[in-house]
Amino acid sequence: MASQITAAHCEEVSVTIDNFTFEPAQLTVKVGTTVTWTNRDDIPHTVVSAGQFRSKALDTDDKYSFTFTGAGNYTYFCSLHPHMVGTIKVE
Ligand SMILES: [Cu+2]
Repeated sequence: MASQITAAHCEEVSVTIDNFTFEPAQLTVKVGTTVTWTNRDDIPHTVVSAGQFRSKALDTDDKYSFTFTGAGNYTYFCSLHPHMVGTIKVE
């Protein structure tokens, strides 16, 4: 690994999708954090934040990652089941 990392921290956080729920549904991370969602359900889900990011349909054990480079509150949902919602606060 010869890449240069200039950010103060390069953190990684996991969110699990299970039983139609994002777990944890609410998360606070630092700018520069990569969040990885993993679908543990046996049906597809997506991770969508309007104007920010959009995963393809994730089958069981598929993953989707997004790196948050700007501070703010990001709400996201599953486009297949819009009642599935989560929030990530980036600070
Ligand atoms: Cu879903």
